[in-house]
Amino acid sequence: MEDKEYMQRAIMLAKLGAGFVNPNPMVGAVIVKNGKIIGEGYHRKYGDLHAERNALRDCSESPEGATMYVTLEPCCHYGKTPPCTEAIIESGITRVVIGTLDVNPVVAGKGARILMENGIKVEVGLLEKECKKLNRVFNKYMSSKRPYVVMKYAMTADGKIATVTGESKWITGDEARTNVHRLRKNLSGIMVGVSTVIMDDPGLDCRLDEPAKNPVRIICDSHLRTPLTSKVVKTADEIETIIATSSDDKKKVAEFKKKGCRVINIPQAENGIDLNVLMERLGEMGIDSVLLEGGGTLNYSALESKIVDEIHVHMAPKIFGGSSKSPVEGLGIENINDAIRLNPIETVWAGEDLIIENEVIY
Ligand code: AOF
Ligand code: ZN
Repeated sequence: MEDKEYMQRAIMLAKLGAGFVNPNPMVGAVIVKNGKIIGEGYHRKYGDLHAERNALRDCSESPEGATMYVTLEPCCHYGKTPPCTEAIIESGITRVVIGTLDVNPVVAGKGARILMENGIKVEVGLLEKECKKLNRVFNKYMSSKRPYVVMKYAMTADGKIATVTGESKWITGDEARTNVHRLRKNLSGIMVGVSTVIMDDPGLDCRLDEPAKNPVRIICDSHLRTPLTSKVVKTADEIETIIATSSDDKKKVAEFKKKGCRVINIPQAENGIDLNVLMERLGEMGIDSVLLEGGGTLNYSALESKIVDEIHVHMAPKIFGGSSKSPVEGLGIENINDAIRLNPIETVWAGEDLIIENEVIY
């Protein structure tokens, strides 16, 4: 096997930690000696051992003289675990191939330097693009302390998210909807507007045939219109639920709190609550990523506020016609030159539906 293939395997291992490591990075490591993998590991769960130490523990023979392939620069600080650089140096590994440097300021290049200073051959940048993509949530959160926001919507081939009577269940098929549940597992929060709660009464939980956690639910609700009888409120004791509001109606706030919701006060902006302030607050709470499953109005405000990092368009091979709702409402633009630009990063077929994942270019 070649260097690249070992790194690819490390990336594959890293992804097994998706949805369990936030707000820490997904990291994978493979140890190779005499052309044979002798140990491998990944970061399994927030606060647990780092990938490098797991790979060293997994070694079937002495790692002396071996090469470690690791998707992220090994850490050199005492955090929840001691520095991985120490473990690597002690192990007798003589070459470390790193996918990408760590943006965490306590590591940022120092990890690689320490290894080199200890006589280890260090190479940085193998499959760097893929390794950076793997940790786009961690990179944004670490550098801005604001959550990475993924907007997702399901629409027909003529760009509609409901029929003229408002029916929307279901536009896409089972496979595309499983993809959404995987996103709910991998991201820390899920956000909708109050209109969606009133109209669809969604559960916003994660339903998968595999171990998964539910995302924290965030309802943008300027005037506290969320029904106390809605699913999200009724299950707020089991799944963390945040209502972000500009209302200071103490009686209503107390009612939501009694049901187990957390109510946070966010100043009013032009169209609803100030989403930039909300993102700051969520970041302070340790929420590193948010899936925005809003309706057209919230989606428009989110784009206007420039909080969206990625857009997943789920397109079903169906046509509704008429003047029904579209994924992004608001005022719209007049000139084509003013369009919000996207950079497609991945396209996936989910049954007969097409999923296009795009980065938003600001
Ligand atoms: C991880 N897992 O496999 C690697 C990490 O809080 P700590 O002690 O777990 O340290 C977290 C930092 O360690 C993280 O921000 C990143 O810079 C570095 N590497 N973290 O959680 C891993 N290799
Ligand atoms: Zn480490």
